Order: sequence, then structure tokens, then C-alpha cells
Amino acid sequence: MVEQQKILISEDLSCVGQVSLCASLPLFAALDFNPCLLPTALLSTHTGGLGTPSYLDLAAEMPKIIEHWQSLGLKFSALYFGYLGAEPLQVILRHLADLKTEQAKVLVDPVMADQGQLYSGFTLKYVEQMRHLAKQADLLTPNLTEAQLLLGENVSTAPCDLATAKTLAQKLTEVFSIPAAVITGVPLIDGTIGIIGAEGSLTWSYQQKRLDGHYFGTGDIFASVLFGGVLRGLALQTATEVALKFVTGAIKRTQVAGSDVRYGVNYAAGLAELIETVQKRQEE
Ligand code: PXL
Repeated sequence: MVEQQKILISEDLSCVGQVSLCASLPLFAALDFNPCLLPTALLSTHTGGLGTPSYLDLAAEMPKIIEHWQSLGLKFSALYFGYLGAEPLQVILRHLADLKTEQAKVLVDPVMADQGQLYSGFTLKYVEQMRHLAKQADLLTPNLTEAQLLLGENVSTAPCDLATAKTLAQKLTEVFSIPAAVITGVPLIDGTIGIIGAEGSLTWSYQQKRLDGHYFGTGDIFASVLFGGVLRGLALQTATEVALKFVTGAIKRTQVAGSDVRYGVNYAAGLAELIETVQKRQEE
């Protein structure tokens, strides 16, 4: 048996709703990683449609956790950053060098906005701070609104043409001097939703039919599977395809069951197939 790679996952723990840690942790474990957690906040639920959640910011605790890890000589070769919050983001920016090895791979999912609007509690100052973390990414996975905010462009939910979306993805890699970016949830002119990737001079896209409704946690699930796939050795474009298929399956299962979507999508039923797919694509 080879030793499992430890991965640092830093984002909130929303206790109900299958977003953030509640989704990333089982996904990375299923993909054969050893998940190490740096929770940024503890919430009773996510912030989308389940009333007003309790919210405990963990920024004061995070440095103590990191300090203990330093006494153990713990550093990570893979780091995943999702929903952080203003103070936790400062802690991460201050301590990133203490947390990562020299060759580490870093995914930054700059969770802060969607559909043209900042999430509640996030400000333009947060966007500015997030630009600093974006520069540290090996892979950046914003949705369209987050990409526009990071680039300081006008935020628009109007459909894009594919060429413009590809330029946007490439611009992210150039402006932040990073190897790769994947933009999710891009409404395209033909009525489909695009996932647009840029890695060096290569760009690609996947399009799918727009699925009705808003599904919480799907961005977190997508980014986790994407990063897990890449760390397992899949090409970024292949990992994008695998992650997209996994998320689409989870949404479809949830629709068929008629579940209350505020409680998240049923990704768990797709885990066995995901493990098999990643294994197979790894051997290609
Ligand atoms: O899935 C993104 C996310 C993460 N964390 C919290 C959220 C959301 C989206 O609503 O509310 C607390």
C-alpha cells in the first residue's frame, strides 16, 4: 500500500446542507487522500435559504491549530481553499508559507459570489484580498461572477460567447500568473452552461443543458473532484470532464428523488462509480 497523500482542506463547516467541508471531506477521502482540516467557520447550515444560520468565525482558533501542526513538522503537498470569510482569509494569507511544502499544489476556489452578486457578508475588500490568494493558486476555479470580480471587470449575468469566455479564463491565468483556471457556470449564448478551462496556451470547454434550479454545494463538489482527479494524475481537461459528470449525476439523482434542494445534492450514490472512473482514466 502506498502512503496516502495528505491534503489540507480549508473552508467552513456548515453542519447541514452538504456544502464546503461536508462535501469536500468525503470526496477527498473517497479519492484516497488523507484529509486534514482547517475549518474557517462553524455554521448551523449554509447561508442559502435555510433561514439565518448560527455563525462562529474560527479565525482566532486557526493560528493555534497551525502552531500545533508546526510543532509536528506538518506541511502539506496539496492544499484546497474554498469558502473562507474575511478574517480566516487573512490568517491563510499570513500562514500559507508555514502550511505548504515547496512543491505543493494549491487549489483556490474563490467562493464569494454567484449570479452577479456577492454572497451575504462578502465585500469588495474581500475581493481585493482574494486576489492575493489567487496569485498563490496552481488552479483557480471561480464561477463567472467571481472571475469577473477578480479581474475587476463589469459583473454581468448576460450570456457570453465561447470565445469571450475562453479569453476570460486565459486572462485569469495571465493576470494572476498561475498555471491554470477553470471557470464554472458560464451562461452561453446558445442557452447552454459552459465550463471553460485554460492551462498555458490551451483552452477548452464543456457545455451542458441548463438544469433548472439552484443546487447548493455543487461548486464545492466540482472543485473537490477536479482537484482530487488532478492530484491523482489526470490531465486537467480529463479531470474537468470527470468532475462535471459527477456533479451532473448528483443533480439528476436529486431531481428524480424530488428532494428539498436546500439540503444539498445526492453525490454519495455516485462515489463508487467515481472511484472506478478515476482509476480507469488514470490508467489510460
Ligand atoms: O457552497 C458554497 C457555500 C459555502 N459555505 C457556505 C455557503 C455556501 C453557499 O451558499 O453558504 C456557508
